[in-house]
Amino acid sequence: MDMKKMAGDKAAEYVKDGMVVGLGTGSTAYHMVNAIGERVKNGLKIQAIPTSKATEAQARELGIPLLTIDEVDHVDLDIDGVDEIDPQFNAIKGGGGALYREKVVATLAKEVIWIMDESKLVDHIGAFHLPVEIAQYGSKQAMARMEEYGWKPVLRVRDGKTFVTDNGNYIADLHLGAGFDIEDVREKLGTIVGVLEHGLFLNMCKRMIVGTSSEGVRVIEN
Ligand code: DER
Repeated sequence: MDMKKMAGDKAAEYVKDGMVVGLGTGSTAYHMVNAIGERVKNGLKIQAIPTSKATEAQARELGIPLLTIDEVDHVDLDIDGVDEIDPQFNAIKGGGGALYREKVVATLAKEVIWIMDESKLVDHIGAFHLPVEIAQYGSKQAMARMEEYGWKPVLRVRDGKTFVTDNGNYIADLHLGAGFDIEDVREKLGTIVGVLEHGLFLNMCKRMIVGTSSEGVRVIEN
């Protein structure tokens, strides 16, 4: 069975009537949204906030009632994928380019669940590039500052063009290597004009739901 589908289906079980639910973005979240859509068809009463235009379109297609971020003051449960996560529950997100809205919703949430296949579990994050959302205006200067730190920033390209996020910004992917100094990078990113948000999601989740090849679906509590 598809390990991502395993995790997505399991996560949908944590959604309860009356909740405001954050719907993540990516190939694992895709399965979770489908599973929630099925439950909504069978009577589940929720409202949801999508973390990307892609998830919004999928949720709308499934008849999941949607809210905009400005219509809520909290989220009961946010469920989303990750690109890497270490044993301290520090994650890198943003591989799908949705990190800004994902972080806004995750930060609002009373509870966060990360869903993934077993390949996302690492001892130290950083082998996966760290996505950073930067404004288009002055992006050259922001990239130069990140270059000076030795972070090897690469402007993300999709279909031969510079990738533009749902918010109209660019993504710089940093190549830091596994075991980089998380706090140091996080602090320095905060000083660079034009950096709007980054893909460090540190110790934000209550549990991880992991699809595995040999032990079925694992729930790892924080
Ligand atoms: O952009 C993100 O953070 C997404 O959640 C995504 O990168 C997760 O990856 P997946 O498609 O393997 O679930």
